[in-house]
Amino acid sequence: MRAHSLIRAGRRRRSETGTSAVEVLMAISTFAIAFLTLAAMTATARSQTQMNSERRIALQAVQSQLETLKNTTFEAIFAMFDDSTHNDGPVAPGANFDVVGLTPIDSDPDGQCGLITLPTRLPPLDGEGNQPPPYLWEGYVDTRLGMPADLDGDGVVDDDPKDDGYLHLPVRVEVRWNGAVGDQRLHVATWLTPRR
Ligand SMILES: [Ca+2]
Ligand SMILES: [Ca+2]
Ligand SMILES: [Ca+2]
Repeated sequence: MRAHSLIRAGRRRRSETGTSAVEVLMAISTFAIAFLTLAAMTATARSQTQMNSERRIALQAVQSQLETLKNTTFEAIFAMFDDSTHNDGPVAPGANFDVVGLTPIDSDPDGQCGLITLPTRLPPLDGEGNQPPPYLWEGYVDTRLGMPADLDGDGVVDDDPKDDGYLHLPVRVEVRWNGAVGDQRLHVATWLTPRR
């Protein structure tokens, strides 16, 4: 009878030990899951904070560039900020601009995050096979930029160059960068008009 009780007591101890081991394992698992969840939340919060910071930098860069354009002599904006050098004067910043604090996307050909786009056309080769320079074009198709449109105020949209005769200048200023959550783009499209 005593031997039987001892065997039962031994089984109970093993059972208690087994239960404790399961509880410890469950506690470790729960702790691990809680830790991983917390780590994921922290990483997400960090990404969100960094993303917000990047967007703030991009927006400030776009606004600053728009201010620069607005403060430029209206008639000179096209030649100074298009992506061609054929019409450049002594000061010609061009279409690309740097944005301090942001990393360019891998495929960016010039390594500068900022880009100004004006409605230009690259005409066909001339009779001698030479490439004439691009020009300001009313027929440029970009509905978000409000194009095609009459830019010189003669009431028609045609294919003639308007580099020297525009009354309005549609422009897109954008920033593309490689950020915390991949490639990002922020852009503003607007029409510039002469200051009164
Ligand atoms: Ca130019
Ligand atoms: Ca660029
Ligand atoms: Ca016109």
